[in-house]
Amino acid sequence: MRTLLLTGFEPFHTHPDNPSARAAAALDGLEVGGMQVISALLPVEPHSAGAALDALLERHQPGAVLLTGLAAGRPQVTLERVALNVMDFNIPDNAGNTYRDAPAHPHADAPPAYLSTLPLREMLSAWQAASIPGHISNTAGLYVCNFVMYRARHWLTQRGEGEVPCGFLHLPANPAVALAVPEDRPPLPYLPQEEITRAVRVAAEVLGKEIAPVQK
Ligand code: PCA
Repeated sequence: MRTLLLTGFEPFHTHPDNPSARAAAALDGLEVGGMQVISALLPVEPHSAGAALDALLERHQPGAVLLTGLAAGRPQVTLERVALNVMDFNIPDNAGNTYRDAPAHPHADAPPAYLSTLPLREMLSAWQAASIPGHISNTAGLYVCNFVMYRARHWLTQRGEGEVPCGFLHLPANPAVALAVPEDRPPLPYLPQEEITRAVRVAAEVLGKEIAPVQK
């Protein structure tokens, strides 16, 4: 059976929880859309996240890659269209570093950007059919989520696996994240964790259909 590599992130910044970690943990080991889900938790620091991701891709040779993270403030689940070869952090990462105008991959062979190879429109349609409002986002930010999407697409492309569906799904806050916002700060839109996990699962089911012919 083909494997789906599903990643979430550790908590970061002022957020005590990360809905992406919970969704990835909830789906770990399950068969979804005819694929075996292998979940992993990534650190919110580009060097260690990049090394962990490279090792996961090498070890599992996944048939599809679904990377997820929190986008606190977004009211809906969003599919990222593009990852840029730029790191420009507005908040420090979990190692305390703030990168400014830095390349994500500082090599001559690194293109300015990679597009998602996820079936974005099919995923949106599947969400719609499952009563989950969502949309396509044209920026993944310039923080660690953008970095890991760039890194995974670059790794696959460099190894001639550029056709492997791979991209990033940004998730809204869950109640734990929304409850942690201080009273003097604007409130965050949130979804119940179960609904966030359901959105990831529906997206994964679409990927199963996409790579099904390769399984036979
Ligand atoms: N969200 C951050 C990094 C980790 C996460 O869950 C981002 O959007 O870059």
